Amino acid sequence: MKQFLHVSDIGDLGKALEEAKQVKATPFAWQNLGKNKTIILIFFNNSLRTRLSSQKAALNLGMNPIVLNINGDSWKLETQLGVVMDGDKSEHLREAIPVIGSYCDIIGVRSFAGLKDKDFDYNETILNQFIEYSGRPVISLESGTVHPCQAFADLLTIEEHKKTKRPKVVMTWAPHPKALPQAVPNSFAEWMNAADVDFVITQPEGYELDPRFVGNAKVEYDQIKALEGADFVYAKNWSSVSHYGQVLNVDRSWTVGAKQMAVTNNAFFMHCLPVRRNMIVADEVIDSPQSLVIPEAANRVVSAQVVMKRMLESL
Ligand code: AN0
Ligand code: CP
Repeated sequence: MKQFLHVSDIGDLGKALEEAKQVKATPFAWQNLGKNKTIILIFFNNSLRTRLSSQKAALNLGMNPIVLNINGDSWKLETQLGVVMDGDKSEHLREAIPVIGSYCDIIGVRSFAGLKDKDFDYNETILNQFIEYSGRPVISLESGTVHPCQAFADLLTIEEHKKTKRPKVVMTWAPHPKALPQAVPNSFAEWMNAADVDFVITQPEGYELDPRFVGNAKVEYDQIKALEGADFVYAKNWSSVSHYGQVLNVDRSWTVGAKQMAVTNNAFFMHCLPVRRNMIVADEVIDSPQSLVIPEAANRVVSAQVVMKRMLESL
């Protein structure tokens, strides 16, 4: 595996889930695979789970992880091509990327959508430069449009908790005071469309996701109607795509509370975290036994480890 952005990069989903179960049961069985191998994890943005779970996954495989925070620890990097570098950026990605590549075997990159220039974000301008110029396999740790390690962990969590063969999974938009990227809902939609689930997306008018990610999912604008009979409720905020990067409203009637959960099939609650309590989800829901947010976050080690294992196997 040379890159990990899309569900298609993992191949057969059934096989990937089987492998995930094996990795979870025996995390240290591939300690020799990563011996003397190095992964560099580049963070342009904050992280708790991705930063720690990626390092843990690498250590489980016997690899050496090195973490670099751009902006904090390194030179500020220019990401646009063809610009006169007379501002605050001291180095261009064009040099930084091959340098990073020369120090490691695999690269992971977190570079959130800037939410200002849709083409720049949706062309995966930063991640694609890493793919092109590093000469190394590259993992998106949430980039311009996708967060595949999260979606893979989410699918594994659903697989582990589902009570019917084809559960109903509802992704609902929820309010948030600041503009957030579409990467998490984009990837979740992409992975749910590829999985054997009944998948519904619900959001207020103006928050429609890019059709390339919505695919064949059912879209229902009435949140309560969408949630009827749901087995899994996946909450997430995202900013508008059509009014790119804007917060159109913070309508708290969309906060996932007891009223929303009451119409479901005693659904499990999921969120990728970090989550703002009583904006996205009411305390009574996230604190209930139906909340999967902690096992979901724990599965981030497993998804990252499967991806790194596959990359090591194809070096
Ligand atoms: C980020 C987002 O919504 O993309 C990261 C989530 C994994 N969330 C925040 O910035 C709060
Ligand atoms: N879910 C997730 O990616 O969390 P972090 O932003 O803390 O890495």
